[in-house]
Amino acid sequence: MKHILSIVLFFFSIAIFASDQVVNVYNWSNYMPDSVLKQFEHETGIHVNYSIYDSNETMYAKIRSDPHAGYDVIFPSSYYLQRMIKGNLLHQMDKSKLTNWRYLNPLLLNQPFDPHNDYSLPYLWGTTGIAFNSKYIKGDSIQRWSDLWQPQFKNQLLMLNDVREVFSIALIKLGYSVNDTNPEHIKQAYEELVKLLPNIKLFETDAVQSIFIDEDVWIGMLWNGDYFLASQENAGLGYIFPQDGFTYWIDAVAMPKYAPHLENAYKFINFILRPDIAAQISLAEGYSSPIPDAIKLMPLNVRNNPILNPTSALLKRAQIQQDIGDSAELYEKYWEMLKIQGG
Ligand code: N2P
Repeated sequence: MKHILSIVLFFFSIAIFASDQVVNVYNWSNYMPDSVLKQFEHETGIHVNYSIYDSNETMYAKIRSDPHAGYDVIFPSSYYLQRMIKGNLLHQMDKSKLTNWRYLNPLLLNQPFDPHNDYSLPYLWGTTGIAFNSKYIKGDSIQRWSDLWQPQFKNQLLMLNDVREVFSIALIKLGYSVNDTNPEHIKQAYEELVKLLPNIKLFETDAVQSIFIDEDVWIGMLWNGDYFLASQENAGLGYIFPQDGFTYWIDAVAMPKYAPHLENAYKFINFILRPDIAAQISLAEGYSSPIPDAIKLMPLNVRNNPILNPTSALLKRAQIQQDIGDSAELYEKYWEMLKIQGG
């Protein structure tokens, strides 16, 4: 009997041990290749439970409604970080455990949204521009966001299903900041977007690559990484950094306050900071890496491609997305109204 009991206990402890060998990662869709997850599992024996979201709003709602939801590593955009830090939703990182921190580009650290990087570090960054299919659309007819309002684009546009991104283009058209918090300006931006509705074919963030590759849409707003990958499959595609300005953003790596597998989360974060892994991620997803040694590992033509690695001259026209505090609710109210009308 004693013998059987110790065998049962033995297997029980293996089961407990095994269940600890996991890390629960919650990331944007199309933002980390499977090969990286597999390699991490292979090298560490830690299983990755990987789930995805399509917007900051979805991720935020999930963590806020259940801070014990069990996620260990999340990827908020910089402008959501501030909100999550203020809301006491993030774990303060122990940098002594992040031995690969030294690989990060110092220019991307200590930003206003997390001044000492106590809660986050940069993961990838990128831009939002206009993608078009040169078979059907002349590139010189679209140099500015305001060009998208032309009647010739009736029922043609793909819009990102992302409130801040969509409002940005109307705010830029009006000459306002993409981080504007003036209720009157936000209302005016909403009214501009209502005028744009006849041109909007769909709102989408996940399946955008195949939509452009298959030519189901010929023109729309797109994140650079999705364009970078789609253009490898359809050589007719072009990308414009609008003359009237555009947004760029930094997405971060963070840990929720009650992350249950802290040690594994630190291992996972150290892993994605490794230059060889960061290079794999950047190449596979088409966004810029905050790790200079990773960029050095890329083929020269990719390294110098301004879509993937925009030059500082180009970024002079860009505005970084920032937290807008409680105004986010007003944006979301108008966003709902817009989506109802836009079907
Ligand atoms: C993931 C792209 C996320 C970028 N597909 C949003 N900042």
